[in-house]
Amino acid sequence: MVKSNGVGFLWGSATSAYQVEGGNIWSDWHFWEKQRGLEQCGQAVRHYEKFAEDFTLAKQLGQNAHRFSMEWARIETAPGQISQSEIEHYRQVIKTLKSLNLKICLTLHHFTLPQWLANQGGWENNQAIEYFKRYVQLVVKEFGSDIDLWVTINEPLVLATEGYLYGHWPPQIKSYRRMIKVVNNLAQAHQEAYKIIHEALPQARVGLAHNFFSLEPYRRWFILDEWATIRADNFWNKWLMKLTTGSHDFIGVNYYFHQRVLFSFNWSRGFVAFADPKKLNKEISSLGWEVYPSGLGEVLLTIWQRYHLPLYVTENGIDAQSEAQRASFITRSVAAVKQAQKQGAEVKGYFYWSLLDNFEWDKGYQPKFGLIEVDRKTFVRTPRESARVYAEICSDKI
Ligand code: IFM
Repeated sequence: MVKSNGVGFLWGSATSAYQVEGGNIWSDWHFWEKQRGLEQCGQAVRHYEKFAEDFTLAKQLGQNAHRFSMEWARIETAPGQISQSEIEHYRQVIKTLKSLNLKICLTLHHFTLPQWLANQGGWENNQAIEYFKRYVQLVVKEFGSDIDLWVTINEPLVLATEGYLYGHWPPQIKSYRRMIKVVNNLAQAHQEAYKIIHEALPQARVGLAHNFFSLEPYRRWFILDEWATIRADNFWNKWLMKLTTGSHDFIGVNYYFHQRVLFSFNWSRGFVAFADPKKLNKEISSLGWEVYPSGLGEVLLTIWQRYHLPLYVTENGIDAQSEAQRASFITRSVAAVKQAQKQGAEVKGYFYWSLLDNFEWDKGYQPKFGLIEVDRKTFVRTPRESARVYAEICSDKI
């Protein structure tokens, strides 16, 4: 396994604030769930109180790094109004990670917005970029030197399409034009954050986490499926990277989807459709997503060949049907990473999604992505069998 900068390969797992902390009453998701009468995030998994226990478990499970996000909505509860107690909270979080000798990968923005900003149009409003810059400056000032890897924004394209094209997530808009505006603003926000972090910390390693797809034509003999695959690649894999050219010290790769692409028209997807893996009798997760670990290696190699930048797998995980499936998924995914390394890709870390079972957005608490199971009534944590399998991989000094 290739070693990175004397730090070694990062083996970790990831979480995001809203999905695990609990008690977040300031974010757009909180308001939206209430308004819509949906399953509420509520206490999440009480990571806000239990973070030390959770990080200790991660350490005991052989991990040497952790990816988490700060909740902007908690820190800035009204425009310009900073909560010192929340700053102190995150100081404790960071101190605890450091005391356990876990490298820190910090995400600045993972889907949720302060409600006051959502009220002003969220990422559709150019002013959001200015607000984001101010928040980033604050985080850099408070915690800058403690962070090993910076992820500015998590999955900008997922945020934009779910919220502004498919209308599944807040603010539930269905408009191609408005989605494009949001993507452009998110890309600019990333670039501004990149500059701010580097001005203060020239040695910082800054990137974003992008949801890359592994793609193949559904019917290899059909030229229009080939064409649709190229279009899907342009949209899902290349577009955001192009908009943010020059502001990546590394690329954060979130990998979940292998899609078999077919030519067919749909207003929100254009001429691109994805075949249903269930109907094709492929291995699937509980969510019905195709399980295709070798796609991770293919994606890593392609990105490496396109950009020649260091790569971190910032997310890769499964809502598994069984522990055997999760363990096998992890083993096969790591093998794919190693294969990509052998072929020349500079991959420097792998973060399983997720450390804990958590709130899976519009799908609520049903999906179970965690290495650690969390009892929904008692909040007791129990590492799963797959966590032990991953621990063996993490401690393997290759
Ligand atoms: O839970 C999400 C996470 O917030 C972003 N990436 C994908 C995960 C699984 O859907």
